[in-house]
Amino acid sequence: MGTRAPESGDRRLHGDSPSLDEQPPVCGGEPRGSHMSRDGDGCLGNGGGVEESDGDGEGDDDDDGDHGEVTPASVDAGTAQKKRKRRNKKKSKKTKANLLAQQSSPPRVPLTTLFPCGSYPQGEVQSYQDTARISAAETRYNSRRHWEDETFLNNYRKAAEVHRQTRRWVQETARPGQSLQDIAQGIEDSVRALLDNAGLEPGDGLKSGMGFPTGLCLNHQVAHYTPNPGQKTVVLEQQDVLTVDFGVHVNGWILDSAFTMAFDPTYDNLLAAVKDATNTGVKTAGIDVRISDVSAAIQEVMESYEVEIRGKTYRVKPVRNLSGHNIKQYRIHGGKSIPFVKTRDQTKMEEGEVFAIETFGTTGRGYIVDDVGVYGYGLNHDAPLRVPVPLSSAKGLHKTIRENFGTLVFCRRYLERLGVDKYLAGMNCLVQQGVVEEYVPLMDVKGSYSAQFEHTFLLRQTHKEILSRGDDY
Ligand SMILES: [Co+2]
Repeated sequence: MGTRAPESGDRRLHGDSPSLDEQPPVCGGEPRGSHMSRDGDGCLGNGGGVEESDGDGEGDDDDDGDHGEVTPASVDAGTAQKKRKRRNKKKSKKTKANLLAQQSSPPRVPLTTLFPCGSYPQGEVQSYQDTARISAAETRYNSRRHWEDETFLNNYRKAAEVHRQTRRWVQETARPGQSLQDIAQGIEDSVRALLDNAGLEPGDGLKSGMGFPTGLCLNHQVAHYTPNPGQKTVVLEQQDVLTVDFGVHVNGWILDSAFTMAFDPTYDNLLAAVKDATNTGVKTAGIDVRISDVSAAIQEVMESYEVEIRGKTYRVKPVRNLSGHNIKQYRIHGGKSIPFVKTRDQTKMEEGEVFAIETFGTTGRGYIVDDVGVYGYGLNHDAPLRVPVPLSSAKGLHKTIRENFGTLVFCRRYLERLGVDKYLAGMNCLVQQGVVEEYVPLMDVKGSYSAQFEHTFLLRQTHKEILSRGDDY
């Protein structure tokens, strides 16, 4: 989910929009990342979940460049052979367990079944560009900080694995002819099944669930579009560019990640530009790195791409008034923004921070404006818990929101599945009182195309952990 940058002057609409001719779609191509390797593998590494200390004081031996799997525990030379033997035994057990527990399609097998040991795969380990040197004592001290805590990491890694398994299914099954309603519902059903939490009882939605409304944007729609109940069915078409942006949270730790699908190879370079820009942003990020340097790197890569769409060539533009963001518990936008264009902001990234680096590229103006409709709502985290609201329906709604979403952003569909109805007057009242914030869809000019890629990562003490990294993006 993106964050909207503060208004910056230029608000001309529909100015020099590129006029794209309506032409029959060119067939062929396939969605990016539709061939992810299947490895719903349970107990990786030492198989025991939390690493047990064996008194050597060096529990944390990360292999740089290693990704997607839990790194086996560090082994000192003396016990190497013994450990290898033990691992082999575990492996055969593992294979058997695998046969029993594989993810279904659509995904419905809870992760606790696929990972009976309760420890989830580590994200990609990426070393800092500026290599840090830390003493063993400092390592031990830092490992007590919450972001080096196994429970915290495991919450985040579980959310990431739910995201990977869900999006794999989207990439394999989303096709022209399907409705956005069905795709959104499929994503949400999968996330809730894998978390083994329907989220229907008060309080359950705060334990785990959707991190924010599933975003499904087509073409000139850039961000924050989700199908609302009762609206006209939107059917995916062959020449569409679809961005899929959804979040998974476990105990309020929100994994925010997005990708783009197209069924026509025409858009390949648009998608490549944005994917490259996002990965560049992730690579540039680090402790004490200036956010403006990350933005500048993103912009340079994005603008180095061109895309030819039905005979017209466009330089891919970064969207100027959207940005990536840091994430706090139950709070998708933690207060720091990462624009996709160079700024003079001197703010730095800090150790322990979780960032969602997302970039949006477009063939339009590179400036988004509000579209009609509503994306979602979120309790304003600055608003006091008890506020006098004039409408009694607003009072009840306020309670429902606190119990089921807290400060997580939600959409009308999430509210209605709880059995809440006739809430619009109450909601408008809460919005007017400043208790709830309303989010609207954001678009570029009609006829343009946009793409988005996004990763969530953690700035750990000795390395970055790209939590949402998968084989697909
Ligand atoms: Co985001």
